[in-house]
Amino acid sequence: MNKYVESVIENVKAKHANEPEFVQTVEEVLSSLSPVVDAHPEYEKADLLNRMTEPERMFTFRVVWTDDQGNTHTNRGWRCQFNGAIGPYKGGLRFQKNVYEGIIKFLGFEQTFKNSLTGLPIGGAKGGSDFDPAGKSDAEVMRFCQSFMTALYRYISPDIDVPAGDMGVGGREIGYLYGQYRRLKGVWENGVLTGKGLTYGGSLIRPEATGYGAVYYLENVLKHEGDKIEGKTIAAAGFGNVTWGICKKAMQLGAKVVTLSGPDGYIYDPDGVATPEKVDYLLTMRATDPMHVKPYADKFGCQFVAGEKPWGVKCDVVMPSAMQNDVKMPQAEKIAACGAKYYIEVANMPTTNDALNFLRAQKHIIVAPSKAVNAGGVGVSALEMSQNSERLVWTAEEVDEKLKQMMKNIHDNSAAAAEKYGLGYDLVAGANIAGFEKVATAMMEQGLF
Ligand code: 2IT
Repeated sequence: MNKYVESVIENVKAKHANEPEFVQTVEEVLSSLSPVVDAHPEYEKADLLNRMTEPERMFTFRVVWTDDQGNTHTNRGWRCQFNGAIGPYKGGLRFQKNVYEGIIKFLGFEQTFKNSLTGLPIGGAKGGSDFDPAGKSDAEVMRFCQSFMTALYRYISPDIDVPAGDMGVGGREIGYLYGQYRRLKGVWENGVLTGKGLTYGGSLIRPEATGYGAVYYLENVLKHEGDKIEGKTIAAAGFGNVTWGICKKAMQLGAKVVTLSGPDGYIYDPDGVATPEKVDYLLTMRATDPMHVKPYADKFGCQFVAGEKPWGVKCDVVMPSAMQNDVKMPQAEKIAACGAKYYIEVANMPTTNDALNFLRAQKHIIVAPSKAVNAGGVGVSALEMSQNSERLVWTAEEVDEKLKQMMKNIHDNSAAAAEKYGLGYDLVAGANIAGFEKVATAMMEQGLF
């Protein structure tokens, strides 16, 4: 490996020993960049990689709220404005009990490369809180969001930093956050958040965009292989917004998702989550009990496996769409043996580095990385920002068409970037390189800071 790349990885390991997720993503991305840094000695001279692995700014804040019984709670909030070289900081907010600096930082780093891949002018950011949304009433969520935004609003705007949703933050939370922003600023600046409701500037297709985009990306991979999507079986995970979008688009295109998972286990539905009734039921489950996927098996009479993950089930395509590090070595070994030819990451960093390298080394499997596959979500967020700034509304067909084209460009640009460095059809390295090149060029042109 390039000596400078190696030294930066060592620096990051030393500085972030207590943030394993961040170290993991830095190692994954930087190890793809060796040939690029070999070809560009000026990057080392400008210490570009140490600069790119240090957030431009990251801050933490106190979020105090009262529950319905009048008890006071104190949570922690974060925003990491990782890299603004190519556009305003952009990235979601995650509300989950296990959130801490290392999670926000890894997501902000990934977001920088992902946002660059969309081809649109958005920098990388992430934020969130260790607030646990499970079991909270609407009123509690509203008070939490109002308090969170009161702490954050001075540091964001449509031209500075544009948060959105992530795990634990959906349309309801974005509504409360936007309401508080408007109340505090006294100005119509709806471009400050994306994932909004349709009545106040949200974009059609934004809820579907991550899942739809992932399936469009898969179609491009299949096309490259002379294959097609009709009849394919897909093992997916989770049953949230992203997986819902995958099920819906797969159904439209004649493929079927055969597994879903939750904290309680997974379901196997050989007929596929492939009728409008089944697909809609995911939304019902999500709204009533996000901790259990078993109700799907009870309702539609299929198999439920308690306490297990769906990896290893026979299928054509594996799409880990739940959360980070869902696939470790034991699961990767099952996936390598399950007959699937396509491993299409969807959730942010769903695979540990050893498992990812193991899968990439399998001759019979094509691996695609999440930062490319799930980029349609933030890509449509950028389209929402455009509509807001121009005060206009695009139709669902217009947005969907742009999303489709965007996913084709991301696939083709990743493939071309890998090809340029003699790596063949390597979508993982290609996404890292293509995402990096735009940010690197912008940083080099903007001088040292
Ligand atoms: O991981 C992601 O790309 C997101 N959660 C969406 C971010 C966004 O700004 O739409």
